[in-house]
Amino acid sequence: MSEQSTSTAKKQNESNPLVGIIMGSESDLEIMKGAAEMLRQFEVEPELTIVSAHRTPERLRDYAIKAKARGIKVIIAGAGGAAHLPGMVAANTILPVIGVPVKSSNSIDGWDSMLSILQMPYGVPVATVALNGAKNAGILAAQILALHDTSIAGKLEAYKEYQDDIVMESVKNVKRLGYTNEFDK
Ligand code: RP5
Repeated sequence: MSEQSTSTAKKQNESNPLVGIIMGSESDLEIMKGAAEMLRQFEVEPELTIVSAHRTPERLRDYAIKAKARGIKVIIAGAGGAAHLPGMVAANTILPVIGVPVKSSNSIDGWDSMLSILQMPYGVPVATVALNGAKNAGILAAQILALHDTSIAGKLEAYKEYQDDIVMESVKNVKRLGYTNEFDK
């Protein structure tokens, strides 16, 4: 895609974002920006902001309740420690919510963030990715959008092929280092 058409797509996306990325604190941004970076690879420009479950509970409810009517299709929510943001957003919307457990400054070892997001009660699912797994959250959001968007689907296919190429290059590298491999003979 040319630079000009990329920027046109970006502008259209910006005024009508399909993915909302939210996080409990600006301190989560270093990890959570990975979701935005991945989505941009598929030419999906997300919106991104801070929504704290504990410090701004009314903003959380407002964001979750209005998201669908604003045209958002998927919400990616990241938080650390007592990470209630993804679950509480999921409680207030029927949109799919992808939760990103962040190993934050107030997290003991990451398991607190992980389990706070993972162990949702029956009836209110949150699709939880790995600890600090914001990049995978971005890919998963793109995959959900791709169900109804052939252009994003095509970019995901190309990304799969790219990953294949990278691994096959590594296969050649280890062979060059002198390791034998019966399988590829
Ligand atoms: C959580 O507390 C946030 O999502 C963040 O991961 C963590 C620490 O927040 P700060 O004290 O750095 O603002 O709610």
